[in-house]
Amino acid sequence: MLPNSLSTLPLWPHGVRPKLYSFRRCPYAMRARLALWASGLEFDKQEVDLKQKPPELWDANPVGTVPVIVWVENGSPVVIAQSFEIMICALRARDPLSWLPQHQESWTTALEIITANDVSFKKHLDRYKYPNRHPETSSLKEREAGSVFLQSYEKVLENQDFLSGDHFGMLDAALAPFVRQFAKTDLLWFNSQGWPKLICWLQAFEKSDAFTFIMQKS
Ligand SMILES: N[C@@H](CCC(=O)N[C@@H](CS)C(=O)NCC(=O)O)C(=O)O
Repeated sequence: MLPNSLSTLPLWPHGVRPKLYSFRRCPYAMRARLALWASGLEFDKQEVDLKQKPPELWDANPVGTVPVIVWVENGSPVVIAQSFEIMICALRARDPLSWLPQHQESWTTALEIITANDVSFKKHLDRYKYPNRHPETSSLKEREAGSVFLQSYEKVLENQDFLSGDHFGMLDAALAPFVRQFAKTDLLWFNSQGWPKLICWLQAFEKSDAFTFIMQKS
């Protein structure tokens, strides 16, 4: 059922607790923690100060981004340094809430939407949210470009309760932290855009056990 491109990911280990390097407010780390929560698998979490990353994080992921999950297998470290791949590794091992897509078609759609989120929507989000860091563009132009994505989610949610279908799933978890950041940049504006379904979806996410759990300060 897993697409070929993902079937080569490392399998969740037996008998060792992987360590997740995370940053509470990072949307990529949030999606990884959501999937780990849904899987119910055991792991240790280390909150990282992004301004002072621990040497073990640099060793595991020379790019220096979080989230990263690491464990040792046959004496060698196994590292997954992409948030979506951490989601898949966890849910492939254990998926009691049926978060993974059940059909080939839903896999294809989910992968397309998540790629578009990570490649394009995130770029517009950053440029909208941090205009000072991006003098080359205008915040409003970037907000407009990001809105096209949100409008398309609204359209999907007119026909089903969740982006994944009839229940919250992998696609919802992969996108919700990013949509939340976009919404919170100017909540008044977001709430006045005529996206009633998306607003409900986001509010339900923020009230969910999953979100409450992953945002605990520890
Ligand atoms: N493609 C990576 C991106 C992760 C990423 O960019 N994380 C940010 C935090 S939200 C980061 O670690 N940036 C490095 C830094 O701020 O030093 C993934 O999906 O995990």
